[in-house]
Amino acid sequence: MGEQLSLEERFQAYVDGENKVEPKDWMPEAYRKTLIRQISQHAHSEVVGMLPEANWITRAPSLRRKVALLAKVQDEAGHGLYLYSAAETLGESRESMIDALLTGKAKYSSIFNYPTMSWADIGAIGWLVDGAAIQNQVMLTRTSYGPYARAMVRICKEESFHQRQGYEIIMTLARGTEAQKKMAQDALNRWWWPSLMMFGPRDDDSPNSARSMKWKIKRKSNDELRQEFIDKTVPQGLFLGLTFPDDKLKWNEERGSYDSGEINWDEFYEILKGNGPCNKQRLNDRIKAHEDGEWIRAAANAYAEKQSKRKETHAA
Ligand code: FAQ
Repeated sequence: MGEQLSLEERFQAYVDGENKVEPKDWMPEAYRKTLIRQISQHAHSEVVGMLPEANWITRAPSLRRKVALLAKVQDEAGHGLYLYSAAETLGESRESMIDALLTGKAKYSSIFNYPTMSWADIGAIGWLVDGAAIQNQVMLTRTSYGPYARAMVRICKEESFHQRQGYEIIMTLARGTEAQKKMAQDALNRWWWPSLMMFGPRDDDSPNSARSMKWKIKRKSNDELRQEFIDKTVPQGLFLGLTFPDDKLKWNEERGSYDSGEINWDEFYEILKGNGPCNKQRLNDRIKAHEDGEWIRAAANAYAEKQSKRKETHAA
C-alpha cells in the first residue's frame, strides 16, 4: 500500500503541479494568513496610493493631463476593491481589514509616505512607482491563489497604462525647457531610491520570502525583481538624458546587468515603523475619508436591508 500523504504534503504537491488553489479548497492555516496579510497590505497600498496623486488633480497642467490623472486615481480605487474582495474569499471581513489600516496596525507600501512636491512627481510615480508595481505584479498573475491571480491580470493591464502616462509626462518635461528638465531630474532624484524599496527587504532579511516561494505565492525573490526593475528602467532614464542618483550604478558586462549602490535600509525601516515624512498625514487623510463616507455606507446598508426584506415578503 502506498504511503499516506498528509494534508500539507498533498497541498504542496497540488501547488507544485501548478494548480490554482480556490477559496473552498483545503489550505494550511499559515498559507491563508500569509495571503490575507499580503493581499490586504496590497489593497491598502492601492487606496493610500490615491492620496499623493490626488493632490495634483486640481493642479494638472492641462485638461488632457487632468483627465488621465483622474482616470488613474480612480483605477487605483478599483484595484483596492478587487483586492479587498480577493482577501474576503479567505474569510477575512472588509471591516476588519479597514480597521487594521485605520488603527495603524496594517502595513501599506512604504512608497506612499513620500510627498508629491511638483507636477513632475506625477510623472515619476507613473514611470517608476507603477513600473516597480508592474514588475512585481506580473509575477503575481501566476500566484498560486486563484482569486488573487485573476485580480492581478486586470490590475496589470491598467498599471501598464499608468506607467506609460507617467513616462510620457517625464519625457515631455525632459525634452522641454531647462526648468522643465530640472523638474524631471529632481523628481527622479527623489523617487528612485524609494521605488527600489518597494520590492521589500534584501532576500537575506526577508522573513516571509522562502515560505511564500515554496507555496508559489511569490515566484521571484525581492532582490531578483528589484534587479529586473533596475535593468529595465535605467535605459529608459538614460534615453531621456536623465541621470540616476546612484554613483555606483554601472553596467556589468559579465553579469549582463547593472551593479548598484545600497539602499538606505534605516530609512526603509523607519517608514515601516510609521516615521516616514507623510505617514501621519496619510493615515489621518484615510481616517477622515472613512468618517466622511459613513453616511453613504449607512445608506447603502439600509437599502440592502430593505431589498432583502422585500424579497422575503415576496417569497412568503
Ligand atoms: N513597504 O518578508 P518580506 C502600487 C513588509 S501597489 C511596506 O519580504 P513579503 C500600485 C512586508 O509586508 C504597491 N512594507 O514580505 C500603485 C513584511 O511585513 P509583515 C504594493 C513592506 O510580503 C501605484 C515585512 O516588510 N504592492 O504601488 C515593504 O514576502 C501608483 C518583511 O518583508 C504590493 O503590495 C514595503 N515596500 O514581500 C498605487 C504587491 N516591503 O507583514 C497607486 C504585493 C516589505 O511580515 C499609485 N506584495 N514590507 O510585518 C508583495 O509582493 C510582497 O508583500 C512584498 C513584500 C514584495 C511587498
